[in-house]
Amino acid sequence: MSAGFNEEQTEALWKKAQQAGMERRKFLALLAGGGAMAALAACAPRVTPAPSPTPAATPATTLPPVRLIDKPTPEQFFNPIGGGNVEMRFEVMANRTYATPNSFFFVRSHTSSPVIDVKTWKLSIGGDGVSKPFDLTYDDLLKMPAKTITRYVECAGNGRGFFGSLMNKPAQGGQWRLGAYGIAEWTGVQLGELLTRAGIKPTAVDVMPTGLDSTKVERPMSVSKAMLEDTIVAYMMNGEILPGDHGFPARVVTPGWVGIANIKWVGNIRVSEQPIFVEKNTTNYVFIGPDYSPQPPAQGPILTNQIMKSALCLPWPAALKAGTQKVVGYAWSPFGKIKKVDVSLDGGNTFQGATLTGPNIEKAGTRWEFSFDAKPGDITITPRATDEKDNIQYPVSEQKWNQLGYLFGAMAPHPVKVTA
Ligand SMILES: Nc1nc2c(c(=O)[nH]1)N[C@H]1C(S)=C(S)[C@@H](COP(=O)(O)O)O[C@H]1N2
Ligand SMILES: [Mo]
Repeated sequence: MSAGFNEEQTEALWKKAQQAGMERRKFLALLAGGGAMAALAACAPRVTPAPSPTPAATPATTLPPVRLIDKPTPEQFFNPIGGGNVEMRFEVMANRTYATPNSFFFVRSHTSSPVIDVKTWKLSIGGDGVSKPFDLTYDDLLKMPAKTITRYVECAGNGRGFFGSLMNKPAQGGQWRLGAYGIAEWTGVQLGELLTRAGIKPTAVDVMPTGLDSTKVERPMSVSKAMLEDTIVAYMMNGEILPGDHGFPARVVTPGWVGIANIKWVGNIRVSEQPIFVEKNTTNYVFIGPDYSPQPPAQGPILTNQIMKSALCLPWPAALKAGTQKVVGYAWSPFGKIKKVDVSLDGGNTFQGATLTGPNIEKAGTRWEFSFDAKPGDITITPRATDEKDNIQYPVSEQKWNQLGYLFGAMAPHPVKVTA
């Protein structure tokens, strides 16, 4: 963008400028006129710092690190993936509640978390697919009948790292292991209710929420998905006001669908009588590769549902002591509840049943536990989930590859060093 800053840096700098009380116009003027350093200097705290006993460490030309995520993301809890992306370390869930605490929930943002003022925020619902377009304030939203659901949100790229590490065919994009998944209790308003109020026409086919982040992230869904009871515009997450990184003041939750469909910081919802094609359902979030063919205007089949997975709440790689061990994990499916989880200690040749524990909620997942006698050496623990529709996780040899590394659903052997 301007003054040698890319878009993410400009956005982060603008946040700083806002916190220092600067107006957008002044910020842009400074950036255009004096460049990055001038804008930065103007954002600096107004207080004169006490003279430092050590010589200034930072040369004047170094830009400070830009923070794209608001909440603390210490590496004890999160694995940084680059940009505004951090995955939850699954081991932090070993001894905790069923749902993922907001503070541990993965963050995947294409740019950074925008600062939104609810006093001026509104949600506009329009497009040729509705007869009564209207705007809704934050107050209006909170006054509508509320709906609470427990569901997971997972990135389409969750597991992408395994295309490289298990198949030797790396895929482009953030190299997530399994932590781009989290369960939350979401409270909001049914999207279908908003669409009904807007007079959705029988001829409407697509619904597209748009985010208020700097690049206006947007991704359409079918009317049938939008009208499902558990497709909501959420303003609370696990009993708290929706956190900034997760879409404050409101985000769409599309249970079981690819993470990208769960638009954060939603500002606009367009209902269309024609199929909507945008970047995120034509050039990405589509399957591109030798097993897929283009579906113009999309470069390949368009992703809708996520894929079933299972994971262990252990560090990657893990270390365990020899002897009786109990390990815990999660399993989740976009198609319903989990029916069973089996575990292999020999790379997928033989399996033993694990025990499902606690809640088992459709499109959220379940916890499970498994006890075994750990023998010293380098071993793998491989969970395999089966859902109530009898979908079952398959071996890595059956995983189709795609260039952008979406929907890795094969069983992933978890490496463990067992010491005597
Ligand atoms: N406006 C907006 N919505 C967005 C995104 C984004 O960058 N901007 N990222 C999407 C992607 S790719 C995912 S996986 C989920 C991640 O949600 P989370 O950050 O709350 O975990 O949000 C989706 N919604
Ligand atoms: Mo995502």
